[in-house]
Amino acid sequence: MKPVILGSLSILFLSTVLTPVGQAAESGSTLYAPRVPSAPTTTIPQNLATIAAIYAPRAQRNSASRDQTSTQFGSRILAQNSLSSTRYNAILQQIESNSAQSSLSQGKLVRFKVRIENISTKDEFIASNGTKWTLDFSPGFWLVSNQTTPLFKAREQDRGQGIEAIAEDGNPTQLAQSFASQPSGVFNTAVGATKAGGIRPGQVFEFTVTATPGQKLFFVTMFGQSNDWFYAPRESGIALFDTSGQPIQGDVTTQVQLWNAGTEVDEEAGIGPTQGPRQSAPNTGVAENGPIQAVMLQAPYAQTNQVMRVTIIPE
Ligand SMILES: [Ca+2]
Ligand SMILES: [Ca+2]
Repeated sequence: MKPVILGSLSILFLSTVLTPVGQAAESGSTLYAPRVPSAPTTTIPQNLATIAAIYAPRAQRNSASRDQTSTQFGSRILAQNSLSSTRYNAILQQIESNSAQSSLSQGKLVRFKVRIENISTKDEFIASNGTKWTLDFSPGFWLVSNQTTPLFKAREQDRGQGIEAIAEDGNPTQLAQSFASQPSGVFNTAVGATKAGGIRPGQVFEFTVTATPGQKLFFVTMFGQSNDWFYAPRESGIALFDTSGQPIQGDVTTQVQLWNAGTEVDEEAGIGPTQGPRQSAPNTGVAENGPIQAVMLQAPYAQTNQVMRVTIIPE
């Protein structure tokens, strides 16, 4: 394949170089046609993506088919972009590399079970007025993504995609709608329970996700006795594969933090009148208009690993 392509390329390339443009324009010959101006380089990645996508499923075919495919698309690249042979070969190598990576990824689709356990105890915490309170986690939302910070970014305000509704009212519906086109879902029923709801001390949420190397897990669940606090992995998520592409497994609780959504002014945990369990209606409370940031309190209830255990198990 390559000698044919390169032969054609050589003719094209030499013709272009050796023929003055003015003369070529007068000849009318296709061989001596004026050189088409090079397409902007920004179009090349798009062509690459299209061609690589078409080419990838053919990667398993025999070499003859593969060569033919390469030749057809190689000609198209040349026609569209008037590329040099060096540039063409670089692109061809990239396409082949993409195909190989695609096959690798397809072979590494891994299913993971995610467990979120409420390991606090009933009436574990005592407020300043002596009231004992119990910490629940609300129904939650999960997302698998390659993006760096798809849900929120620390020290920036909520993006209005549903963090506020889950952080203030334990309602994951808006997040699910906002990310409906991506691998995502709601978890809202404790293991062994028959009704949807949050999880009390001793209860567990379980859900499964599938991911390929490079993808990360994100989730959100409300700290039930707050105005707008939620648990989530650090903003960049939990890597589901290590640097060599192997699925991770085990306790990942240290990667989960308690966040303040910055959407409602905080009252004392466990007793605030406009907090989830006591507010008269959803979205009741004083607007905060602040950034999302980690809750840095030293109180026992604010230490994630004292109240929650998150485990990831490849299946
Ligand atoms: Ca707040
Ligand atoms: Ca509220």
